[in-house]
Formats: sequence, C-alpha cells, structure tokens
Amino acid sequence: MKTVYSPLHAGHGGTMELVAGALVPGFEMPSRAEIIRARVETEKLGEILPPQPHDLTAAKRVHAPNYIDFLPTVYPAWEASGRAGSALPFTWPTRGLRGDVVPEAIEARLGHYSFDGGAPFVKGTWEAVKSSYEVALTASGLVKAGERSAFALCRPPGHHAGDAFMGGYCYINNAAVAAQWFLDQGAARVSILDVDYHHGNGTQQIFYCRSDVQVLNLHGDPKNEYPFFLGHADEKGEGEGDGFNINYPMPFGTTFDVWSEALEDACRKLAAYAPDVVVVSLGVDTFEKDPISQFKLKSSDYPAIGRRIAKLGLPTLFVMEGGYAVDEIGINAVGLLTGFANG
Ligand code: OKP
Ligand code: ZN
Repeated sequence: MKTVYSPLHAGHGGTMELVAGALVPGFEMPSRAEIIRARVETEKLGEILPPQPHDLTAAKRVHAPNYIDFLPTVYPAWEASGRAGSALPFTWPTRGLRGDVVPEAIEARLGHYSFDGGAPFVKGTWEAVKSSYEVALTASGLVKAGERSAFALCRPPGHHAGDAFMGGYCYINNAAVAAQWFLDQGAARVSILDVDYHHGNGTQQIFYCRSDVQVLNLHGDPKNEYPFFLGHADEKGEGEGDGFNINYPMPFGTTFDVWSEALEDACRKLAAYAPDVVVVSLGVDTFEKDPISQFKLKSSDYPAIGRRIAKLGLPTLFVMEGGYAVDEIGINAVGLLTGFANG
C-alpha cells in the first residue's frame, strides 16, 4: 500500500488547547505524523509519495466557499491585530445569538466559523491544512487509478470539520473531500467508515441529507464524550439521506469484543450499500492507553480491524484522523494497514 505524506504538517506545531480550565500544549502534535511515517518505513508498508498540488475547488464541493477562503486569512489577521500565540475564538453564535451575520473582528470571525475552541491557528497552520488536503486528494488519485488501497497520512485531521465550521483539531474534512471527489470522478456511491474514537460530527453533518454517501461512525457515546452534541444512535439521516447515516455510540471502557461486533454490523450494512469506494476515517484513539479517550483496544486488535475491512473487497482509501498515544500510534495505525494489506 502506498502512503502519501507531506512534511508541511510540521508547521502546525506548538499549539495550545484548553483542558480542564487550563491552556496546555495540544495533544494533536507533529510527532504523531512523524512516528507513523517512520513505522510505514520500518514495516515496509510501501512507497511514500509527496502530495501533488491541488487548488481549493475540491474543498469547496463539501465546504462553504466563504469558509474555505477564510482559512488562509486567519493567522495574518491575528498577527495584524497585534496578538501572539495560538489564534482561538472564545465566543460562539449559539442559541439566542445571530449566526447569520459574519462579524469583522478576527476573534469573532473565528467563533462564527467554529463549534469549539479546539482548532488553533499558528503561523504554519494554513500550509499544514492545505498539505493535509492535498495528501488526501493525491491518495484518492492512486485509488482512482486502480490501486486496491492507499494511505493518506493526513495531519491535521478532518472529521470534526463541517460545511462551514472547524473544531476538534480539524479544519478541512479530508475524508469528506475525498468521498465527494470520487463521486465527481464517476463513482455512484461512497461509504465513509469512521473508526476514530470520537464521533465524526463534521462528516455526518456534510452528508446528512444525501443518499450517495453512506456514513458509518463507531465512537464514544456523546452523552459523555466529545463532541457531545452529535453522534446519537437515533441520527439516521434526513430526507433523501434517511437511512444512510449510521451511528454506533459505545460506553467508556468498551473492549474489542464489543467494539468488533459494532464493526461487523457496520461492515454488513456497508456491503449491502455496495459502494464503489470505501473511505476509512482512521483514528487509533480507541487504544487503551490513549491519553484523551476511554476505549480499551489493544495493539494486537488493530490488524484484525484491517483484515475485516479488507474482507469487503472494495477499493479503499485510508485517511488519518486521531490517535494521541504517540509512542504506540505508529504500531497501531500501521498495524491496521498491514492487516488490510495482508488480508
Ligand atoms: C479529534 B479526533 C478539551 C477536550 C477537547 C478534543 C478532541 C478532538 C479529537 N481539550 N478534545 O477525533 O481524534
Ligand atoms: Zn478522535
């Protein structure tokens, strides 16, 4: 399996996030991608290719154009306003406030285009976001050209980003961009299988009213877990999309025997949908030692996930999402990919 990787991700580093009332160094750090890349090499998963340049047309197929055009302006505006450090919002247009007027002040525009304060901008953030998007599209091109699978080593991740909002370390929804790109290239149906520990609220929101993209999500129950405000089992899609969104919320402490039953059910529903392509939102924060997550998967479980996905027998694009146990992130992510490759 070929991997697409860009070193530009590393410019998105030294970010801060709010944890229990304090600003601390962000868990979504550059070493995550570097350790995965190193493991791809030592495990000889396959060639590592740089991304090809892409303009923002494909991003604007799933995101509001004004949102995408806003992203490169954030850090320059933040600097011009005399601020330093991570650009972060602190107010949001929630119930009872105006969401229909785009404000002028940069911190207010950040609030307008986000659902939480979890997507900081530093100087290199936009370049990293753009490179992550190009990584996803380049890897999609490999699958379109006939490869059985490809690995988009995206950083930053994407599945919390919706049509016009960022949040939860995510800016452009790489998996959603790829799914739409496959449709635009002639696919009739695409399935997105999101195995990250957190619910992919952005992906769900983008495709919620559509039947040409099936979205399946396995995740921590939003009653107790981030992103809290989406991801319940009764969210099944709307209108045209009714029945094409499938959620598997699971409680804290979930182990592989229970998690893999949900995967089995998801794979059966996916096979019944008979998509032309599968896009896997690959997070390994389901790992027992993940510092911000509460599932109990072991390193030895990841190859079995890959093998089950391989059994679908469909062209498959893997898009990197979360995973914060940095020491084991390479073992777990590449373990899953190797399971697929040998499955
Ligand atoms: C991104 B992905 C406060 C808790 C917020 C955000 C988690 C984002 C996870 N710092 N945590 O789905 O792995
Ligand atoms: Zn996650």
